[in-house]
Amino acid sequence: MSSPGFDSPQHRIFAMLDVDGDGAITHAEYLGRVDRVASAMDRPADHPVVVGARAAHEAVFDDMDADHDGRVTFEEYRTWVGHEAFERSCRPALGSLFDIADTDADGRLDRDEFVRLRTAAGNGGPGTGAAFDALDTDRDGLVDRDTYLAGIHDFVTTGTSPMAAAYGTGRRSEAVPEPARN
Ligand SMILES: [Ca+2]
Ligand SMILES: [Ca+2]
Ligand SMILES: [Ca+2]
Repeated sequence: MSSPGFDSPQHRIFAMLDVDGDGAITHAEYLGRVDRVASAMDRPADHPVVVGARAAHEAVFDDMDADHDGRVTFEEYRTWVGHEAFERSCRPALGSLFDIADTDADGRLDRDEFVRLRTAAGNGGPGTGAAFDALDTDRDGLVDRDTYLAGIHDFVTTGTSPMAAAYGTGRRSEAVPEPARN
């Protein structure tokens, strides 16, 4: 993609996190990801992996919300996002969602778990199967945790990764979740 316009990864990710499309990610919207993933994977709210995920997401939200008003605007998000923020707080949070989905705790997701995770986290859609195939480089039907997180890292920081390729970078694709009704 040639310009950091509306189609940038930052805009796409922000739009996905701003569930109701009002221009800010609220605390409830952000923490709601944990609840949706836990529910999709039939994990009880008091399961240690869910409790850990909530704590990790609290930390990310606190980190993103520079003025601590409980709302993360696009400016706050854009200023915050990047490699350092990813390593500092996104990696633990995204890893915690992976762990919720990794029901046998072997550090790998099968296709069904991957699709359920991505869909519940707001990243589902027609490109999800292709994203799985792109990350399952050895074709054993499993995607491991490090590969998954590296794929998201590359998409967040550069806009290109096997996952981004599968989703079709450079323009809004059908893989972008429908914006909330408004
Ligand atoms: Ca919102
Ligand atoms: Ca704020
Ligand atoms: Ca597993």
